[in-house]
Amino acid sequence: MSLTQNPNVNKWVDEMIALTKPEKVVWIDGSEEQLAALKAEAIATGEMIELNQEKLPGCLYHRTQPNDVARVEDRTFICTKKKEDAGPTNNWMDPQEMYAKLTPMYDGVMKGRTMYVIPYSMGPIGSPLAKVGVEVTDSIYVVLNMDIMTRMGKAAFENLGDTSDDFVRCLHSKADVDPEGRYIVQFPEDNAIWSINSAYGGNVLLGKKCFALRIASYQGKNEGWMAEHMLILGVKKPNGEVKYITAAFPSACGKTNLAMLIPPEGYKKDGYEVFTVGDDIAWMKQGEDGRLYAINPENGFFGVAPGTNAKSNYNALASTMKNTIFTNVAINNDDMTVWWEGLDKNPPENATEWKGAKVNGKEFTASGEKLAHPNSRFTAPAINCPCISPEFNNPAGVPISAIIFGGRRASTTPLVYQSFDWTHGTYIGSAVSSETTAAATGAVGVLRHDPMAMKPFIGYNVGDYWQHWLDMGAKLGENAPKIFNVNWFKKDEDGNFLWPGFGDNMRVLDWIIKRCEDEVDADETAIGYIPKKGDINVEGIEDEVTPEIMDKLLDVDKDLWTKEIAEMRRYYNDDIAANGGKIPAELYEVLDKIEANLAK
Ligand code: OXD
Ligand code: MN
Repeated sequence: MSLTQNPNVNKWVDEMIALTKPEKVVWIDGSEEQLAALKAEAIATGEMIELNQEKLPGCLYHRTQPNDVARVEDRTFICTKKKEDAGPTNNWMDPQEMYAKLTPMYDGVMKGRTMYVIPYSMGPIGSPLAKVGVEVTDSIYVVLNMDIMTRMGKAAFENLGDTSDDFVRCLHSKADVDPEGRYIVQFPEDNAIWSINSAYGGNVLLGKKCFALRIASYQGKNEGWMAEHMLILGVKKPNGEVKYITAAFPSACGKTNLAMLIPPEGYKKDGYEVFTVGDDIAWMKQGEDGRLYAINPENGFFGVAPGTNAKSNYNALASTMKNTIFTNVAINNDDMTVWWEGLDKNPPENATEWKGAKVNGKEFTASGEKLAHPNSRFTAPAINCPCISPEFNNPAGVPISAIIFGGRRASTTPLVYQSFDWTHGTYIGSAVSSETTAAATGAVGVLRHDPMAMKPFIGYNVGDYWQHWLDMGAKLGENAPKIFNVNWFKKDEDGNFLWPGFGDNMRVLDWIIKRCEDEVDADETAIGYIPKKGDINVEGIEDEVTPEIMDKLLDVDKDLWTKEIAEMRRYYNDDIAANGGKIPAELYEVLDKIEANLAK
């Protein structure tokens, strides 16, 4: 029975029922009893495996098909009436053509299955920044994950009310999980998302990438706010004041690690603390006081498991100790716990690897095989996180002082630099590039442009998106956050990382906050402001980060930067402008200015 009087929702759900023809329809109210029954059913059918309930209470395991382990960017579409509105960074098809193509695929696809109707809120219920979605799906895995990742259930309809039409219509069917028929399609002009033939999180938890980034970025442009692929963290200073920072990095570049950073001993002793507001997505809007406020629209973490351990990210690991769903990691059959590469140095001997084969984990990994898929994930409730911010559920969000961009760059990009102003910061965002990771299908380790770390997620024309950034800056004026770029991944000639990273990234955040408060000066270089010698605190890591190494970390190599700028000009011209991206003139002016600076 429907959980809402809203005729727009009921009409749409009826249409979806008529299309997919499920045997049964279950509205998800979010109650404990309903979720417990769904878990029991998923365990009984083998869709989920129950893990050790003493060591990992409430935790479940799920395995996806080997051909369905990551987002599929080549099968992801933005369908707008005009092709130019999707722009050069998206696959496009005319909406009518796409509906005509997909409708027969969905016709009767849920025959003999149950359709779950999931109401959910992205953002705290009652927040003026929150938005409602309704996802229909034939997957219990999706229901259980959406429960962790969103505010799911009847309460979401309270935000929508009885008459509003402003909800995102999300249709998902796993169908036959056929990679040839896999489509992840956004219809921004219809507030709709259609996903078929996948059961992998990023393709099917439609509140996340599809809604909170692709659809929301489009809504944000039209409604004057921003949806960004950014973590949100708070740094509490010894005087008790908390400064909030957002940061955008391409997928699997350590956003979750930075969001949950534990400060080095010296900082802890001085009274610094770091709080996590979000690890992946920020929705930001100007507040009444003129500043930019951010909420995390999500309610959980969909984190990459490999590499997560007590040292690299204690807080993420702690977040996974209860009520978590693990996908495509390895199982230790001796005690039904989980394992992944980088958790510790002891792969279980009696293991089940991510594809389901029973193996001797020690021999298996010794032969170079991976027990866990490199993009295996945990879906963990945010409230589990030991450093979750007290402001996590604040409907007003948190005021942002600084915005950081970054990527994996072995050379060229210094450890940290600050933009000259918001326009230059927008340019820096447009210039984010990174070596590819396992979060999307395709080759790993290739340098690709990923503007604002949003390339796979901008729901409209990238040129208009950059213009929207400039418009937001103009609106924010003096209140605009300062913009920085960081690179934790710079290497020496022998391929060794120069910077220890992880908790020591606090040292860079410290400098960033000091810059926001005008507490430190900086050196002006051709590309932006760089820390003055000695201004990055290396107390406790002096042996590792010697003054020579710090010089290398902060070096701005003229030749490399001249090449970088030439590549950016090529990227703007050939990849973007030549393919229908309208690049704002201000961004070309930045390019000209930096080029002139370098020639000096
Ligand atoms: C993610 C991603 O899952 O960016 O967050 O791929
Ligand atoms: Mn992400």
